[in-house]
Amino acid sequence: MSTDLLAQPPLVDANPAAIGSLDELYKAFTALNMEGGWHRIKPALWREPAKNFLPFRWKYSDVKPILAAAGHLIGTDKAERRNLTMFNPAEGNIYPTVNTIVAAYQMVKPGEIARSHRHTANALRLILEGRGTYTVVNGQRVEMRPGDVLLTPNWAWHSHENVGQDECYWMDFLDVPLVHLLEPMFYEPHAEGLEKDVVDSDGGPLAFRWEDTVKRLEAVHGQDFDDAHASVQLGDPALKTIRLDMQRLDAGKPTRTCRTTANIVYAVVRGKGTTEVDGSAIGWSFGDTIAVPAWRPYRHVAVEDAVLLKVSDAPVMAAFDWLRASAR
Ligand code: GTQ
Ligand code: FE2
Repeated sequence: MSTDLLAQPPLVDANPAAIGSLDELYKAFTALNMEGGWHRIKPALWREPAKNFLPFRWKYSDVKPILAAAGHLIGTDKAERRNLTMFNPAEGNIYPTVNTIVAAYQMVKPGEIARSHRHTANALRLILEGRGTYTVVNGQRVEMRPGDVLLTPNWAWHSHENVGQDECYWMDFLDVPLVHLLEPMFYEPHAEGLEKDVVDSDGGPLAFRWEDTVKRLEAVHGQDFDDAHASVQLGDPALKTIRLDMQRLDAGKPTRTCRTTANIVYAVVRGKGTTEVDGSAIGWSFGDTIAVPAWRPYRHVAVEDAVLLKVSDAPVMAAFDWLRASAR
């Protein structure tokens, strides 16, 4: 016998359990794991982004000696990665740098290999110091040189090997906090530890070389950009969830104050300066990391000509029509 789907379903009995007061009402729905929209402690909707994450800075000069010490105390045989993640000082937070992005410093010593693995989180690296280190992404062996930005998209195998004389220091940026929020986390260590068939490669579309970035920045210098004096995008976007811009700041000339719903992490590639974020002045120099969370008004003032890498979740915001910006 088949049900007539066009017929009305039977009425559900609304004869009230004995609920005669607001107190009883609250008890009744709380017992069902429900909350009244008019009754919640914290509203579900508010006028504009809540600014839960805080502006903050990590100084490379503080980090490098600690990462160097880690190099003596923990090998890549023990640590899957020798990295130090930067957690935002927001109340109770122990992982993200800004809401959707985690940034980290990583170091690989001469002779070491950080073994191959893959994960659904998207990643990218900005190389700070050291020659002779290669990252192997899906069988392509790509040299990591200072100033380069190298992508490791969703589910790409990747390992890092240092065959040179220098300790190699770089910064990682991943969308892991976004993956945590949405739950599609998968992670797999390579069964053999390393990929088998590896070929040397210039990195193709996964590599943005410093020399190219410099040339591109020279070509647009003097044009008007939101938060820089010259800006070029790396990729379009670089990763599905992450947009990258290399930005040039001229000494002594503040950028326009602006704010955006995108969450931003800046990395200092060259120069020195200050970023004023929502009332706090954050000084920076080579290798530093600056968290500029959503909707915080900010501007940069370089004290010497500078280049910043801007890492943001703008593609995520744009995908859902949540990308907004304003001068402020
Ligand atoms: O180099 O593969 O900082 O998987 C965090 C997670 C680096 C990496 C990080 C990672 C990596
Ligand atoms: Fe990884």
